[in-house]
Amino acid sequence: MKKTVFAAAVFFAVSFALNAQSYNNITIVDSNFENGNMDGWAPRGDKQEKLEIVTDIKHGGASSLHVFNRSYTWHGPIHSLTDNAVADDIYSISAWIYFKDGPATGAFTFSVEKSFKDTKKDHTYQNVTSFQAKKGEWTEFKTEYTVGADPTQAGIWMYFELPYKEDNLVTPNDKIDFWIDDIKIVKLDPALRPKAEVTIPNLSEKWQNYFDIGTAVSADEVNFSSQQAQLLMKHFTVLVAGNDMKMETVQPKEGAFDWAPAERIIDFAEMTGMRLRWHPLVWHSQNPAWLFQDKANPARAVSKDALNQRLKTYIQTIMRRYRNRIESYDVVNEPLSDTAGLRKGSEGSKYYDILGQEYIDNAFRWAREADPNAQLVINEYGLEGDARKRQEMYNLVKGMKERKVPVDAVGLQMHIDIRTPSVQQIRETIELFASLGVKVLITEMDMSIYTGNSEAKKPASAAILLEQAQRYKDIFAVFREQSQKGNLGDMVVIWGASDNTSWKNDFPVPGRTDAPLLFDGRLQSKPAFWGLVDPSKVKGLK
Ligand code: 9MR
Repeated sequence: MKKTVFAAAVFFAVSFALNAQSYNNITIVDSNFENGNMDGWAPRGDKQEKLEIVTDIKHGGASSLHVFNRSYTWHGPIHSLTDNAVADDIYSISAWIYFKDGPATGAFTFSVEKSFKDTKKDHTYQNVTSFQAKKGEWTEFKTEYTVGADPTQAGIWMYFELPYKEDNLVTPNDKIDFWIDDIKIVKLDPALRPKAEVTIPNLSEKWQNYFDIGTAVSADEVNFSSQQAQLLMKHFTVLVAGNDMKMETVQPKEGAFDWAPAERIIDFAEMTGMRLRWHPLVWHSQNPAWLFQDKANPARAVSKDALNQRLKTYIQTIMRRYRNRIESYDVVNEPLSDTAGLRKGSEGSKYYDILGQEYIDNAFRWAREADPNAQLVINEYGLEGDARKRQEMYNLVKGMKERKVPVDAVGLQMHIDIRTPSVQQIRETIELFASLGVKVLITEMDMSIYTGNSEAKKPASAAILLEQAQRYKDIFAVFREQSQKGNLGDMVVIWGASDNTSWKNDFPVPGRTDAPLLFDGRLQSKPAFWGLVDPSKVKGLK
């Protein structure tokens, strides 16, 4: 699970439980820094930053923990949970944070570090959630974290930091002191864990005459004994990795492929009879640093020939390995600029700058050579609502077809929101690309409850969830219609199963939780789910 959000229902349950004494929650860390010792908290940065117990600034009682002498965003206090954490444990974490320098509001991040039994493997750092604090005021922070079921894991730590920036990009505001107090880490009674509903209809079955329905997952979610896996097996028939098939994970060092995370997903899909997509092969983001560096002199950029060779090897190594097992590939992801033409270095893509625009054709040709049967997709976001971008994708794919480049489908990511784009824009976009003789695949659908980055955090009220259900229902009606016309590919993929796993939490606004998916953080079916399987169950749906 990439991110976990705090669900109000859980806290209700917990406080009820504590009063009624009926649940066995176990307090693992209860640090009020009153007794003069650090209670297991230590500086992360090899003692560059410092921790001290102070009495001039405190939340409750007479003292708090002061974090100072920080040089990087990631400098902050860390606590080990290695001896406590067991797969599927849910921890409830709360703390009070204070700062007095820098901007009027400051963002802080709660994160989890893991090490592995294979000590050669790099540690992983997961930003669980971020939150905003006001300068000069104590702010309470609460979240939950579910321990993934990873048999290769060794150590696990929890820590507080500022939102990550590369070390050479930090500003004075990233180095501010902060104070933290009354930190509680509580292991929740297993009886409080979310439970998938077993008696409701199966989502995919409802749509099986038109297409399969898939979802993005992480390797941590596909553990048979977990409730998250029960949810996946019940409702979805296609899987793709949200992150674990990206090059930074698959080929962290040149020639050293790490298949383990992707293959936990692939194995799970094959054991449960689900179909598979691979996302992505060529993308400007989440790449290892070595990819664009010259081998002999990493300070220099890689040459055109060497980068072409690296891409060809990467694409073909993966596609030969999974020939006849993975059906559909995002061969090139997000090639278009947000302003004009193809995405270039100025928008984070080095491919165009180093290789020229033919990198796209080449990638598809290498892909076809490696697996003649796989569906080859060019994947992009924002095509429905942005006429300029849509036209550029049209021109790009038209040119590819004319040059006999083997492209089978245009992927519409469909990271949309509760108001835009319109149903009619979605229909027209599908029809436009289908007119080129390619299929249209829905690859990453979700629906934010917010209409913009400036909208403040709000609860997912009944009215919002109804509006969302109506829109999911209307858009799936277009998918049905387009599938009947032969325009749509035979998979519709949703970017996550339950709201707590969505990338939309804390992004693009730290501390803002979203609810873009069909199941909530407790794995319960939302009105949007019912809009797709039995609208009569939701009062007010048209
Ligand atoms: O869901 C992914 C999220 O966990 C990552 O933090 C993020 C980092 O770039 O990538 C997310 O997935 C993206 C996908 O790979 C490409 N299309 C946009 C998706 C959402 O950002």
